Amino acid sequence: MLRLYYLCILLATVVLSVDLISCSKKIQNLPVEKAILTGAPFVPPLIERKSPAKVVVELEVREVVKRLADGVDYTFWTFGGNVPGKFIRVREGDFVEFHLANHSSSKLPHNIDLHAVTGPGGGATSSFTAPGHKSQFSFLAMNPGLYVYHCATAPVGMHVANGMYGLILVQPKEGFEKVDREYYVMQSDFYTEGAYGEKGLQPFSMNKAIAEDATYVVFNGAVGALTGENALPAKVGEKIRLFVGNGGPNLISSFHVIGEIFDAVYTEGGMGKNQHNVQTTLIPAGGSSIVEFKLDVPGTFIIVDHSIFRAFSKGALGMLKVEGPENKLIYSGKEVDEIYIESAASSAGTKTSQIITTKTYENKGEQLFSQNCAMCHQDKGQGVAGVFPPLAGSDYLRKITASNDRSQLLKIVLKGLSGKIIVNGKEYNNVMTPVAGLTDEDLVELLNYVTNSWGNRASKFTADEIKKAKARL
Ligand code: HEC
Ligand SMILES: [Cu+2]
Repeated sequence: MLRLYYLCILLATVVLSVDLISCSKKIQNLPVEKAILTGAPFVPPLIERKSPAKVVVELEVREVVKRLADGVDYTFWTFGGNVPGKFIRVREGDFVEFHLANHSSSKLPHNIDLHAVTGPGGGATSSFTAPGHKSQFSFLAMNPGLYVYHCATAPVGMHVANGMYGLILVQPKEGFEKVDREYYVMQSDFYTEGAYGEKGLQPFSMNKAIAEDATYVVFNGAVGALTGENALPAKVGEKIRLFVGNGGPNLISSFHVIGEIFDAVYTEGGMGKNQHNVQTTLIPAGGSSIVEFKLDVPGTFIIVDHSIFRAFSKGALGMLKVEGPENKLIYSGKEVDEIYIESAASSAGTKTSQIITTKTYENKGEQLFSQNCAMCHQDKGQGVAGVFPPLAGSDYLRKITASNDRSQLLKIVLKGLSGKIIVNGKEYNNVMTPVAGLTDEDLVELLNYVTNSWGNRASKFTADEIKKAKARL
C-alpha cells in the first residue's frame, strides 16, 4: 500500500516537473535566500530588496509541553517550538520554497495552510507530513498583506486549539515604511479540562471548545507572555508597528491598547492604511491587523482584548513599557482632587427621580481607596475569589507591615504586582497594574487607611517614611 502511495507521488512529481520547466527558467534566475524566522514578539527585519527572490522557508513542527499559566502546563502543537508559530516575512513577487518538517517525536501528522497562498488548501494538501518526515511545496507570494497560517489536519479545530498558527507578512513591492520598532503579538483561546488556573498538565477539552467556552484567552501563547519582565519595551518619540494576529480557534478579538490611539490601522491585515485614529480594532479568528502609533508619553500601556473579562480573568493582557521624558502638555497626570460641591443652578434642574445618592467618605484615605483600589479589591477590601486578593485580614499584607521593610507595600501600589502569590492560603496569579497620580500626602492617607481598616492593624506611615521609601524604589 505504502509503496503504491509513494509511486503515485513520484509519478505526480514527474508530470508536474514537465509543467514546471518553463516556469523554472524564470525562477532559476532569481537570487536565493533563506528566510529569517523569528519567535514572538520579534519580527524579521524589513526587506529592503527592490526585486523578487526565491526565498527558502524551513519550518519544523514540534509537539511540546510548556507553561500555559503559572503551575499550568499544556501539550502545545507548534510551528517552530512555540506558540504562536515563527513569523515569516517575504516580499510581494517572491517565489517561496516551503519546507515543512515534522519532528520524529511527534505523535501526529500535520500540515500547513497559509492564507497568503493562492492554491488549494493554501498549501495544506501538499504539505501533509507524518512524524519524522518533511514535505516541500512552492508558491508565488502574489498578494501583499499580513496573513495567518495554521495547521489544517483533521480534526482542524483541535490542531488550531493546540497552538498551530502563526503569521506571514507579504511586504508590498512598492516598499514598506521603516518604523522604530515592530512587534509580533498573536491572540488565541485555549480550552482545558480544568478551570482557569487549575494546576498540572491540563488536557484539551473538546466539549468546551465546541461550546466556545474559553478557559484561557492569551497573547503569545501563555498568561503573562507579555507582562512584567516580558513587557514590550519602547521609548518616547518612537513609532511602533504591531503585527497582530488572531489564531482563534473561536473568539474574535477587540484589540485595544489602553491609553493609546492607533494612528493608523491596516484593517484585517490588508495592505493599506485605511483607517486613522482607531481606539479598538476587530481581529477575526484566522485574521490579522497591523496597527501603528507614535509614543508621546512614558508609562505602562496595557494591551487587552477589550471583551474585558478575557483580559482580567482569562489572561488576555499584555504590556508595552514606554520609557522617556514626561510631556505634561499631552498628559498632565492628576492635577486636581478636591471636594465637589454642586452649584444651586445645577441641582435645580435635577428631577427627583434622577437624584443620585452620593457616598460620603469618613476620611481622605477611604476616598482614595475607593477611587484607586476598590474597583478590584472591593469596597470593604474583601477581594474577588481567585482574581483579586483580599486586603481585609490579608496575611500577605500583614507580613509586609510587620516586617522591617514596609516599602514593599509602596512598591506594590506604585509599581504593580504580578505572578503567583498566596494570600490567606489561596493562590492568586494575576496582574495588578501600577496606580498613578498619587502625591506623597495621598499615599500616607491611603496606606494608613488600608493598613488600619477592616480588622487590619499597623503602625502609621509617615510622610517621611514614604519619601524615603519612594527614593529607594
Ligand atoms: C486593576 C485591579 C487592581 C487595582 C486597581 C489594585 N489592585 Fe492590588 N492587586 C490586584 C491583583 C490582581 C493583585 C494580585 C497580584 C498577583 O497575583 O500577583 C493585587 C495585590 C495586591 C496586594 C498584595 C496581596 C494582598 O491581598 O495583600 C496589595 C497589598 C494590594 N494589591 C494593594 C492595592 C492597593 C492599596 C490598591 C490601590 C492603591 C490596589 N491594590 C489597586 C489588583 C488590583
Ligand atoms: Cu497539526
